Parts: sequence; C-alpha cells; structure tokens
Amino acid sequence: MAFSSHVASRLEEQAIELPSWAFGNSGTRFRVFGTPGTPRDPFEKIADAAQVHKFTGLAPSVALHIPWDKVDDYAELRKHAEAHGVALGTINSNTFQDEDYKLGSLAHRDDRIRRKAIDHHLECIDIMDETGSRDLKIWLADGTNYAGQDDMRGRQDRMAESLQEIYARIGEQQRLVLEYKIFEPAFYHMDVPDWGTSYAQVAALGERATVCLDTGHHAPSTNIEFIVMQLLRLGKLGSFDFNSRNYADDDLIVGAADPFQLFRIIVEVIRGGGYGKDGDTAFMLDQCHNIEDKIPGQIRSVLNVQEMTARALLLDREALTSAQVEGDVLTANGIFMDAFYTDVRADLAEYRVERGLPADPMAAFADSGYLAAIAEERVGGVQAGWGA
Ligand code: LRH
Ligand code: MN
Ligand code: MN
Repeated sequence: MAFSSHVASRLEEQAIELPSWAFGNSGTRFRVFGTPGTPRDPFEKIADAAQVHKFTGLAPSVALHIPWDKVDDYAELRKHAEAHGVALGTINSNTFQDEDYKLGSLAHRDDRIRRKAIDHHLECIDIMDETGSRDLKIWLADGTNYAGQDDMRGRQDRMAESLQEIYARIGEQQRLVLEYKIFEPAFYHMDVPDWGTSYAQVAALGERATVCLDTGHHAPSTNIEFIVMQLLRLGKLGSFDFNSRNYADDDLIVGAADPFQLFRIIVEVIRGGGYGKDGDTAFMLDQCHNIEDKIPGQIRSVLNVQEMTARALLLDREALTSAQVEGDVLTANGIFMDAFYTDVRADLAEYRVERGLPADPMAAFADSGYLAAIAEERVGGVQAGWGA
C-alpha cells in the first residue's frame, strides 16, 4: 500500500527546524563527552545541519542561539547556509549564562541588569534582520529558589514591561515567541513556568507574540496535547521545541521515550489547523546528543516526527467523528489506536524514493563517509554552550 496522494502531499508540507546547538558537544553537569569532528564554529554547525536536510528533505532551516552562535558577519553566515541548501531560522536569546543574571534578567529588580537583558534582545532582533529570521525565541531562566526570596508579583510586572519594550522593536514580518518551563534552573518558582503564564504575557503584547511549547518542560503525566489544543484554539501556539523526557528536561531524541505522546500531539496540531500550510506553528527540535553521534541523532529525530505525522494523517477523522457523535467510546478509541499502530515505514521509504531521497536516510548517511571526513578535517570542536 502506498500513501494516498492526500497524505503524500500533506507530508510534503512538513518542515522541521534544527537547533545549531545539537551539533556541538554536550553532556550533563557530570561530564561532557566529545565526538570527533565536532563543529568548531557556527559555519561548521550549519554544514552539519545541512546534511540532515540533504538525506531527509525535512529540515530546511537551522535555529541559532546568541551568543553561542555569535559571528562577525551574519550576512556571510546566511550566504553560507543558503549555499548549503538551508536557511537561518529562529534566533534564540540567552540570558542565563552571564554572571549578571544570577538573580534574573527581564524580571530583575536592578534597572541596569534589566536594561542589559533588554538590549541583548534588541541585538538579537538586529541579527534577525540580517539573517532573515522570522522568530525571536525567548526562554527565561528567571525565578527564585526559596520562598520569600523575592516578590513574585513585582517580578511578573517587570517582566511584562521588559517584554513590551522588546516587542515594540519586533518587525511586521517577525514574531516574539515566549517559552515556558516548569523548573530549572530555579527550583522554587520560575517566572514563566507554564503555558498559562506565557499566554497571559504574550496576549498582553499583541498579535505577533505567541507561545513556544517545549515538550520536555512539563510535569510528568501532563496532558500536553490538551495544551496544544487550547493554544491553537486561542491562536497562540507559535512553535514547538520537540524532544523526549523521561525524568526532567532530558532533551533526548524526540519520539524516543514516548512515540504515542508525539502521535497524540501531532493529531491535535492537525486538528487545530497548526500543521503545514494550514498554520503558523513552527516545528523545531531542541535536543542534545550527549552519547550518540549528533548528525545521525538529528536524522533519527526528524524521521521520528515524520513517522508520527504520517500515522496522524492516516487517522480516519470522519469515522472518528461518527463514533464520537454516537458516544461509542470503544469504537472511537479503536479508530484512534488503529492509526497509531499502522506501520508506515515501508510507505515512507517509497515516498522518499519517489522524491529522489534515500529510502533509508540513516543508512545512506552512514554510507556517505561524512563523519569520518569531518573527524579527520576538524580538530578541537566546541561544546554546545553550557560548558563553553
Ligand atoms: C531551556 C531550553 C531553551 C533554551 C535551550 C537551550 O531549557 O529548552 O529552549 O534556549 O533549552
Ligand atoms: Mn527549549
Ligand atoms: Mn529545555
């Protein structure tokens, strides 16, 4: 069985943005394990990311993290990306690695530190103008460790003011995307801990401000697809940071820990009009490859997303709706599970070959000799950022 033309053409709409930091060495606070051939600068990270797109056709853009990916000339970086067949995507700000930000950034009490954090975001927007990026993604490490440490209300108010100043500088074709995270690095409270807070903050800013949902940033057993439904319903699901979690913010390969959850999420994205040409919800990865090779790790990741998307597109929504209307609980659930249990791997292989791509991108990349070539060429790679 091959995919229907409808499913095939919907699959063609898929684009998954890769994080530049996935290509650098990373690890836990216990140890960073290096990989031979790790990129030494943003140019090499982009060259590696382009391999993922070359073998899968799924990853046409690369997100940058500033200052991890700071370069002298962003126009040159943009040209380099284009020459490799990819575009520069989301610009991620970083207010979590500077000594000044120990007690916060956009929510800080000290005007000087708040000013510095706002200015960093304005600089990120200048960079976006040069790279042609649409989205500024803000994730704030702001929060406290102890009850009473600071006034949570005051922090929320200051953050709102800071965000307003940043949003005022966002261009007509650009967006501000605010990511939430339940905990870490702050362990008592985070200033943007959940989708509700992110929504409240971006709703106050305006139309071009939306929420980023990082799948690893929730409590265990959170119904993430419900949040997806709600944010799409409100027109505020700007983007995903996809990854897998077993325990906390593990940043493992998306779809590795719980492919069924990924399937349920994508079903809701399609249902809510966020998928492909229907909507404006960006699919991005936010992952680190601590012990596995990075490029194949990213290839496996985008393939996992594609596989669950194919299954979600196979869901018989008409039959599902009839069962729901009839209140037929078991039939409805059975229809849902049928789509999830469908093995689409052979169909996807055929789909790829029809589009001039390798049937098995993992095997084709392994055969290409790219890893051996970069291991020989590049000496002294950089870390993803945390240890840098
Ligand atoms: C925070 C986060 C955020 C950062 C990235 C490196 O945990 O998910 O998206 O920018 O990790
Ligand atoms: Mn993230
Ligand atoms: Mn994270």
